[in-house]
Amino acid sequence: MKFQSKGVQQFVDESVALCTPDKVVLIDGSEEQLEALRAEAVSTGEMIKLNQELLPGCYLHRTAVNDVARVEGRTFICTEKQEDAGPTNNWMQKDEAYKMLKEIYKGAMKGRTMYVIPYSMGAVGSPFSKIGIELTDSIYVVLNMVIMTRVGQKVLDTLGDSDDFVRGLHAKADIDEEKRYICQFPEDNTIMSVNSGYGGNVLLGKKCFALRIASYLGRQEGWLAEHMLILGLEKPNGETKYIAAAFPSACGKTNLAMLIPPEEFAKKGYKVHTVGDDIAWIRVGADGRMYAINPENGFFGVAPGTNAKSNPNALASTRKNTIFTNVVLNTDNNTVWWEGLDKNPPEHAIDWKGNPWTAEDRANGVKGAHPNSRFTAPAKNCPCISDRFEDPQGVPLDAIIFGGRRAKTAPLVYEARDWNHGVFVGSIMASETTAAASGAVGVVRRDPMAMLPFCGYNMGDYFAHWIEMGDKVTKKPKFFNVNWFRTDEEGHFLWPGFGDNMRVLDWIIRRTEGTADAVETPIGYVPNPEDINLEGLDMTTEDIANLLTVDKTLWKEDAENIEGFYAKLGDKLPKALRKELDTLKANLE
Ligand code: GTP
Ligand code: SPV
Ligand code: MN
Repeated sequence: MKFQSKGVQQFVDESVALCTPDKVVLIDGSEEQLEALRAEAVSTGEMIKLNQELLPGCYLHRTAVNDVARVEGRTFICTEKQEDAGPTNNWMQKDEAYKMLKEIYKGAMKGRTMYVIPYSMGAVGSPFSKIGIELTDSIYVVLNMVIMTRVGQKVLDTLGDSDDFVRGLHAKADIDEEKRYICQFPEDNTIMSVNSGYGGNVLLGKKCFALRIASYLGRQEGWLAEHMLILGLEKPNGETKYIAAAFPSACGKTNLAMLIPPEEFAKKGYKVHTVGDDIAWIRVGADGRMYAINPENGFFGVAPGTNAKSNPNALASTRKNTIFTNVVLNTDNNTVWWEGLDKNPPEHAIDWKGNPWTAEDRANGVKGAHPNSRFTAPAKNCPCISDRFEDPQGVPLDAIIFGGRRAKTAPLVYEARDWNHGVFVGSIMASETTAAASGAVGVVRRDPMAMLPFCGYNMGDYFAHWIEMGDKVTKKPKFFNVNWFRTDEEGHFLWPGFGDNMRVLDWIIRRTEGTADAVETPIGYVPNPEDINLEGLDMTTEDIANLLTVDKTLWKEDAENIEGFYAKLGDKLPKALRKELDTLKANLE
């Protein structure tokens, strides 16, 4: 196989020599080639072809039972010096990592085919876009990458003889948990992933490249790679305001990005347009504003809970050309099901592990779909996709939102006082853990900017980069924090969420325009209950007041916890953030 780029040639040749596949196949992006791969995956049982009348172009895949989520404990930032990975990342010295990994990759593709996937993050040829080459022995990975990114010969043509691309080597090997490694080498533009076949571990364009490697590049080059959705909020006067929002995994990005406004708002002409649901690359434009692109081309969304009421746009996106992972197979009509899709679980079904899923199982509370089961759907399927989805310059941001899953402490919404305070609000984010990563669920941890598992360098340097960006952004967006997940004493959500989150977005946009009121509290500006439009919602002013309280005792505890987190960053912690924490503490006295 011959490549114009010497770098690509060397990467492929060396990887072939190491992994010794029987065959090497270039993914050119042609429908013919992809159709043959789908047929092959069906013949080997790697994928199940679903009912083509009800779900045209759709397939189901089941991963190994031990391989259902990202594995943060086995994810490493591999650099020359530990300080450059920082205290929040797992680190390996990079030469030692290469040496250890090469032993695992040796001969790992014997008897298998290596696929060469040239892909672009961002529209092909856009000045914001970046190119990757992923080598993999998984057809599932090829077919997912084709949905999630722009793949094929056109990418190689754009790369030409340049060596400016990210190397990604993925081998399924034996799906051995003990030898599973997701390693990023930001200093070498390289990713090595082995012994997994699950989503975020193996679709290397996503978290590994577009966040871990890209965040490092962003610091060198003066931009930001963030775990953020991007949406356009169209107002009745036809004007569209753009918002980016960072929530941790499985905390509502896809849902907010595709929000359908409540009837009272829809009637007036409010609409939401989706630009992205997971990742934003943000640069400063010549006019001093922040511009965001979504580098992805599809959605790798959480299936459970997605339904015609909670997120009709996501559901519609999955009705064709979609790959489902670890959901229930309805054997009566060869379609798929998951918890929270509707109230009618299929009579005859196979669960995500490939076993019969019976009425008895359901009665015993055995789930049919894995809590982190997912759909991989093309962005262009989404009924509310923005007409600026592929805008090569990106969309200008008016507001940046941070948020997490907090039963207590964080109010429904608050606004930061200024840029540095906004960065502080992002840096102190905390959230309950979810099924998106292996390990305990529901444990509160600090997850700054929703980037704890995704920052490719020292978190202290990352905070400093955010602070410094403030000098370049002369027309600044406003910063907010939201929490859809506050609960009462019995653990019920106090806020209806989903479409009703529009009411909070409405206050946020009116704040950026200077037409909504708020009160100053120790943590920032909080709306008065009457500042949130509750028209058509069965909630009293008292209910909403409960959602907006700032409990000083809880916040003092939180401030102590932040103190502990900040201490880990040592002298890398920017002075500006230290000052913000002192201000918070003083305000709470
Ligand atoms: P990743 O793809 O892992 O990054 O997740 P995400 O941030 O895109 O989360 P997603 O929108 O898929 O939502 C995850 C879970 O949160 C689903 O079970 C949703 O039903 C639930 N959820 C989303 N929005 C809300 C909300 O406003 N209120 C409540 N109570 N639950 C929500
Ligand atoms: C997340 O966990 O934030 C995801 C899913 O978006 S994964 O691609 O597995 O990272
Ligand atoms: Mn995500």
